[in-house]
Amino acid sequence: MGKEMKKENIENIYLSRRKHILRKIKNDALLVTSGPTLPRAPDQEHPFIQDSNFYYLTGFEEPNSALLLLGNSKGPRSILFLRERDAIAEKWQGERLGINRAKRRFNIDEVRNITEFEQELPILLSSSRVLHYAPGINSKVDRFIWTLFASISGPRINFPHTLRDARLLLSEMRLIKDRYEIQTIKHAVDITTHAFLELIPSISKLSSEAHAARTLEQHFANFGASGTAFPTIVASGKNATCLHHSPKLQPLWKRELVLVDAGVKYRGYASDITRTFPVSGKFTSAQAEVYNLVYNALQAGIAKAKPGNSLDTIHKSTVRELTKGLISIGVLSGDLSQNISTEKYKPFFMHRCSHYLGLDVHDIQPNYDSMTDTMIPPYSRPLMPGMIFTIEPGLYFDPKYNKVNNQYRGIGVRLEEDILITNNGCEVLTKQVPTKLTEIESIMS
Ligand SMILES: [Mn+2]
Repeated sequence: MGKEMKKENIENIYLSRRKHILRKIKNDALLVTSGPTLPRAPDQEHPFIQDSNFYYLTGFEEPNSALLLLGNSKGPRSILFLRERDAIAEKWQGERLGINRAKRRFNIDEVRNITEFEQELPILLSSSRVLHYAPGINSKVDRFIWTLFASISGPRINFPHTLRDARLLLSEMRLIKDRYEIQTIKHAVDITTHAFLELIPSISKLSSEAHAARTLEQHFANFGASGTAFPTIVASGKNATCLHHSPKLQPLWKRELVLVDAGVKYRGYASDITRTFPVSGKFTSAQAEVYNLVYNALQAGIAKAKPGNSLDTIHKSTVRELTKGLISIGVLSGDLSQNISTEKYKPFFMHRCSHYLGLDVHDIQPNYDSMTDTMIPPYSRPLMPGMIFTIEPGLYFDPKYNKVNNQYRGIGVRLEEDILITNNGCEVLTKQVPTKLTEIESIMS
């Protein structure tokens, strides 16, 4: 892990992102808001999760805030709305940054109280014709924006007449990770790696899936994570044939495999690792057969991870390897390409093998290319240096699927690596946690 970046330098990164947006929107305006606070029970809220686009442009973690960028303004071009300090509220909910400190921290033209937002927004937007905004994230702001648009004769005279989804611009930017993001994701991966290396050899001492999940999360905390990037998956035996099984008090049986799919959040960024290993430390021969097919598919996918290829190229090569494997163990029969074109592998491998990784574990999918102003499917976009994504092939044999030889039924295996595209190929960020069968057995002995 390299040395930490200075706070001022990080603020400059956010500033340059806002400048980039201001250049892109020309005479338009862009509004991003914090994520919503969601009620859970009387007097209780779900833990607050910041909206990733807002965080990407500000690095600010508080709820009830909004960033407005005005491309054609003669006055302030960037305005941050946030909660002013309030001694009583802070006693209950924690410290707020407040307007004065925000002015010193952010390189922002103007900082205002969020209580002025609804009154000020129509005035600030009165000379913009297009508003870039991402609906569906904060329903309170959505309703407000819709009411400004909704008058009998259409949009208000002094309000933008066109809404454009802000994610078209932001997904494009977030796709290529800068040095700071790569460094931060690598740190998130390092934490996860260390935690997996602690968990795997000790698995037989743990009493249940839930115990293993909470133990892994304890390791995450010990190594400095701020939380998990998604609910930890620990699936014992046949539970691993369900893709997103949530850990129960199900015991970890000695003769079974256990699948662990988990990741942390560190400074906003996610990691995502999956490993499958035998509770006893030794694979049975049927488990080893299935495991090696998935391992081979993972290697085939990694071999295709380089600039110019796409996530589709990678997916296809894992599908080919898995289908070849399914034929070799007698689960499928006949011609390889026929099996692939008729998707005979689908009952055993039903998901895509990649997703982008970043602020969100399933990071925003770019489907708009601003260079050519065209829409392209996210999986066929050519890979470029700085892209980070997962490769995660799997095989899942439903215990009730009676067309499959009995010895394979109830086995589920998935392996997942985090991949950074480099100039000549890729870097497997998660490679410190072994995937090779013999290496797994050796760290467990
Ligand atoms: Mn994943």
